[in-house]
Amino acid sequence: MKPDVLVMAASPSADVMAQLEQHFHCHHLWQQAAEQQAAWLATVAPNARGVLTTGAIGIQADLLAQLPKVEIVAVNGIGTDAVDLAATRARGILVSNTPGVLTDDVADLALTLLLSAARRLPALDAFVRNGSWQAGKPIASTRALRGKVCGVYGYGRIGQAIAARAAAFGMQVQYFQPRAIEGASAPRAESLLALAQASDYLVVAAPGSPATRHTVSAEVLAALGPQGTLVNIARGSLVDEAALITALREGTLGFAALDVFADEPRVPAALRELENVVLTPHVGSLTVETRHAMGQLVVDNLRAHFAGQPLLTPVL
Ligand code: 8YV
Repeated sequence: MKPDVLVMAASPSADVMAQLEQHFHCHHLWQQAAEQQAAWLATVAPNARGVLTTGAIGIQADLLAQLPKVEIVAVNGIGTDAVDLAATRARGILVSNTPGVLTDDVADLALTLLLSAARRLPALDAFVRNGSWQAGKPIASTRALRGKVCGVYGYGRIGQAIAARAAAFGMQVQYFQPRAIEGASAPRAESLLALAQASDYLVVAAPGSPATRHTVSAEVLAALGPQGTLVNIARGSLVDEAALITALREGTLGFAALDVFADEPRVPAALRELENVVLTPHVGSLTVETRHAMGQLVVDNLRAHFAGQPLLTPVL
């Protein structure tokens, strides 16, 4: 008999969806209207042995409590900050995620945002569309990237891939994370504040967790300064969003390029109204190739578990 799996969100890969149907008895929460989900869950939750969720949705203690037979939570993403790991560990529930396969695309988006900020792409796009160019209005110069300091906060796989790309643009890279990396390609700043002070661009690539919450504080933003740019492709929780809005509004921070927000998909109007921002809807890993690879890794982890084998990419 196929194991019952609760699927919280669809994969954009049709092939992954077909494999899920082939190997598991899938129950698709995302197909249920919001007002019906609770009643529907009550009928399927008692038999679910697996859960497929995303980095953004995760799974919290209240839902886990409704799943007496759950053995594995497979996260279609790298971040596990939305998974109640204390609850899964307490019950011996296994957790997997999708490291590695999304590194390049997330790093590419970080550089896309950084370049968009550096060259003020949204304003230039608007300038052409709204006829300002044709009307002969002046175009402001921007600053070159080469020689500027790119501070990378969080120097794991994604942080290091961002560093390699920034270096290819002639930037000087520094990093900060609590644990120093031996033989790292870039020097480590002694603190996040020191990194922000030294940086023209501060790119956030650290995991979301209670320890990193709001570490990009008002003080760090002030250290980055009026010519500085914040780029965030990690998690909104790392940044004090209210302080960020104030800093951008008052010009004590120059610019922000953000793919992630504190309360997605709700982005504060105060942030959306600013001109010194470029905003994307949490799409770091959203390419055809990467979402397929992520989904495949989810399927492979679930299949390995139900075949009695170790997980390919366990979260410890
Ligand atoms: C996605 C992510 O939002 O990997 C993560 O942690 O945040 C993103 O890749 C998501 O998990 C896609 O399902």
